Formats: sequence, structure tokens, C-alpha cells
Amino acid sequence: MKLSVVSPTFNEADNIPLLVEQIGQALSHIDYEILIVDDNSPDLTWSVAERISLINPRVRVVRRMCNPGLGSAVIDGFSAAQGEAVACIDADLQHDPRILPKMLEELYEGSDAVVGSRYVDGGGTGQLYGNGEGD
Ligand SMILES: Nc1nc2c(ncn2[C@@H]2O[C@H](COP(=O)(O)OP(=O)(O)OP(=O)(O)O)[C@@H](O)[C@H]2O)c(=O)[nH]1
Ligand SMILES: [Mg+2]
Repeated sequence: MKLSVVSPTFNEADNIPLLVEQIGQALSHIDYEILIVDDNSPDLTWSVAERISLINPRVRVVRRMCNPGLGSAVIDGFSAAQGEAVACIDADLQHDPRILPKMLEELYEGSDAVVGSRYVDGGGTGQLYGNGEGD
């Protein structure tokens, strides 16, 4: 099952290279694509992502020029996704991509949707990659 990881972005230029690297490490044994859905960020997040996409075919960029917003960016990403499974991850490094394989496993086992949360058993706000304020 191919996994499409959608990441909505606004002014995340500094985080994109690390995000792509961390997702790549987490999904090294999984077929996946990353869709960066950017609302024409003034810090040129879309440009950073496009440059990465030139050397990493797993990365695709959706640059949106109108009707910005987090919710619609995720929906657009899911619409453009080519995987059989879709995931959404913040680009600010507050979500740990290392739980993605476990989430995918849950889908394999029959779940329709899987949610990561600091409030469930085993969840937390550990200082794994980001600033410890994970959702
Ligand atoms: N495309 C798009 N992405 C957005 C927009 N607003 C926020 N994002 C992205 O959505 C993700 C979550 O945004 P955050 O502002 O970190 O939201 P949050 O994690 O709930 O809030 P914080 O606790 O402040 O970090 C990040 O990857 C943002 O770059 C938007 O208007 N358009
Ligand atoms: Mg955040």
C-alpha cells in the first residue's frame, strides 16, 4: 500500500529539508510520497520544496495561489495524493514521523482512520526532533 504524506505549509522553508529527511528515515521500508501543499509562502517554502523535488522524486509540491488556509490545503493534498493511504503531518517538526509505520499498520489491520495524539497511551510531547510541543 503506497502512503501519501500530506504536509500543509506556510512559512516553513527552514523546516522542509529536515521534514523530508525525517520522513524518509521513518519510511525507509515503505512506498511513499510527500506532498507539500504551500500557500505561496513569502519565505519561499514552495521554492525550497520544489528544489528538493528535483532530486527526490518522492516529493511533490502543490503551490496554491488563492483561497489560503490549513484545512483546504490538507483537502487539496488528499485530492492530489496517489497513495492508497493518506496521512497528514505538520511541517513544523512537532509531529514525529516515526509513528507513521505504526499508523499504516493499523490501516492494514482494518482501521478506517488513525489519529496520533499526546493524550493516548504511549503518546507524549517528547523532545524527539522538534521543540517538544508535539500534538
Ligand atoms: N498551506 C497552509 N498551511 C498552513 C496554514 N497555516 C498553517 N499551516 C501549516 O499547518 C501546520 C500546522 O500549523 P501550526 O501553525 O503549527 O498549527 P499548530 O501546530 O496547531 O499551532 P502551534 O501550536 O502554534 O504550532 C504547519 O505545517 C503550518 O505551516 C495555511 O494557511 N496554509
Ligand atoms: Mg505547530
